[in-house]
Amino acid sequence: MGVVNVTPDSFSDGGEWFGAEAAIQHGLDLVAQGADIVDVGGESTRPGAQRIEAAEELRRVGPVIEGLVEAGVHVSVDTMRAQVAAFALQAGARLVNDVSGGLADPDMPRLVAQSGARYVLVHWRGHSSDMYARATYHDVVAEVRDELARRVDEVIKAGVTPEQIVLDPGLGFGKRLEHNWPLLTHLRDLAVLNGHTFPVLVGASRKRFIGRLLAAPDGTPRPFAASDDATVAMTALAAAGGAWCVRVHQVPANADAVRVAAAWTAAAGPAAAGTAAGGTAAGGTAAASTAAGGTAAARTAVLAIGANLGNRLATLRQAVAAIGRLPGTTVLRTSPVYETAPVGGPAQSDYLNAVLIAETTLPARDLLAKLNAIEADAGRVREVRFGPRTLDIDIISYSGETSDDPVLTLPHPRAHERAFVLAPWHDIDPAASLPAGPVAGLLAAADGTGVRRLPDEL
Ligand code: PMM
Repeated sequence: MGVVNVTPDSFSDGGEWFGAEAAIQHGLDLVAQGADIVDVGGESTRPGAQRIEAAEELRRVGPVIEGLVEAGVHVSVDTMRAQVAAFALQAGARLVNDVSGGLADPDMPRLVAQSGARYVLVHWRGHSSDMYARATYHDVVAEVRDELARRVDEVIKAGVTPEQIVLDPGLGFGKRLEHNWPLLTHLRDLAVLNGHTFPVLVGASRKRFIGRLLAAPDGTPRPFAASDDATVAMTALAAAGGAWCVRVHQVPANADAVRVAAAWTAAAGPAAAGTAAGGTAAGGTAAASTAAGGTAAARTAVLAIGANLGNRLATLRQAVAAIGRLPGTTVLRTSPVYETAPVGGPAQSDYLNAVLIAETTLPARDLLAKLNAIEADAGRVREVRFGPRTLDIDIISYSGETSDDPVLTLPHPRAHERAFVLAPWHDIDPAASLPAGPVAGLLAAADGTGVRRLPDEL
């Protein structure tokens, strides 16, 4: 996530992108450099900052959001105000990044619920004007986790679904320098709340605690713009430590760091996999936390999901949520969504396809039975082989095991030739392989006609 602060006074880059035209161009540059999301904000949250009027915030971000959406950018709006979020969502923004976690404006959670947009809930204890007054913790990780859990409960009560929620420990928000490090090293603990595993966003870029760490011998903190190399190091560590997304001011080296972390995590195996960042190898076993809090041998399952009837995207999202609710099962990573021409079977409309990687303590046959039940719940039509279907879930790989059992052949017997499986799988685990060869090579050889990646997220 690249940052565009349309402010004269943000602590790290205030004033640089204050004009709409410069801000839009900067957002486009960030995307060209590798950002998946551009976060547009109009109100500085630097320590001590005073609030601005809603009208002024809208005046700053409105044209920038419109310009970036028009250019096809996946836009996030960084705001604590429902009024500003409403404008941004109407204009086509797809994520609301609320650094107050829904506390600053009571209308925000309901608005986000109605929109269906992603909602970043940041840990926050009050406005920037006096945020250090509240920065007292006995156990910062436990307290941030508990306070986020309460926010999650509250926004769910307002109608937000768990699938919309992204958590953020709020580095620097009501935190003294020393509070940020334990939060960064416990991202996986922060991700699991109230029976769900949420994606975690980390905003460490150019924050004061980095400048202080890198202070000169006389104690002068390192200036913000000179702490970008350290931000890249944090990005690699956070991505390998389970972050789903990092919010950064300088994209190129951070985008590289995310890719390094993904390869690193993939090679380390599922025990090292995060909630969403970092790939996972298709094989191997790990000790994973179960919903009950104990540990059991977990296996990594690669699942392909597809739909070509009804509201296809909603069906796929429901399937991911249902898989995440299976006993002993955690969805580690979901791929981008692809629209794909049907392969074989009667004439029918295009599919939406995606792949997800899950850790599960369910034996393969039990997992299959439960996936069939999820298909049935979605009202799957099963009569016509290769015919249209509301929801199809295939086990592509189960812990690298092979089996020629006709009920559950492992790995999936046709996965190696299906671009609609290989492309999304490769996106989330570039190092994955099948007995037929590395997924990257199989994908290059497969017929990719009619396989188009969409901007939608699961
Ligand atoms: N930090 C800032 C602004 N917005 N949003 C999220 N989700 N997380 C953060 O840590 C965060 C944020 C302040 O930094 P800036 O003024 O440099 O943008």
